[in-house]
Amino acid sequence: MRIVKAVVVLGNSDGVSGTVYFTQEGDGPTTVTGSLSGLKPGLHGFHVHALGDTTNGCMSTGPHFNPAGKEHGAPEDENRHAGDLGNVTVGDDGTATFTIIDKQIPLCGPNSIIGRAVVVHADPDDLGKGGHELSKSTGNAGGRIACGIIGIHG
Ligand SMILES: [Cu+2]
Ligand SMILES: [Zn+2]
Repeated sequence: MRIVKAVVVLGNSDGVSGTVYFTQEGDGPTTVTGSLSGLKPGLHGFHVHALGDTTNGCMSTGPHFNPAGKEHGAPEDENRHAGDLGNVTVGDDGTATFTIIDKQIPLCGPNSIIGRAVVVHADPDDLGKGGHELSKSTGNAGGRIACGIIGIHG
């Protein structure tokens, strides 16, 4: 079975850093494993954004990757952006390690996420259910505090 791997290195000038790996076997789900540090404890929105463009920092990575034209939601929702990976949980030491398995972020084919961006947000993603005017588009997850472009990993 063909295995495709990708990696993204995240960073910003405030000491946030991290590495996230992606692995997909054949047409199976993609496994995401990551570690982040330098973050405020609590939940932080974690998404794949549409563009691998950081010419204006994380702001130029576009909206959540959404090839199916759906609304923002939770990873387990039917109505969600492909890029909606929910939240990562940061502990009191400012670090997070996590594993996410998801079927909507392939590493090959027309909806491949390679060349797009991973963004970590300042605030929790309300998963579309917060009742805020931004809930159905961004989960009201606040600023984009760290990002990186998803590249091919050997
Ligand atoms: Cu985002
Ligand atoms: Zn979304």
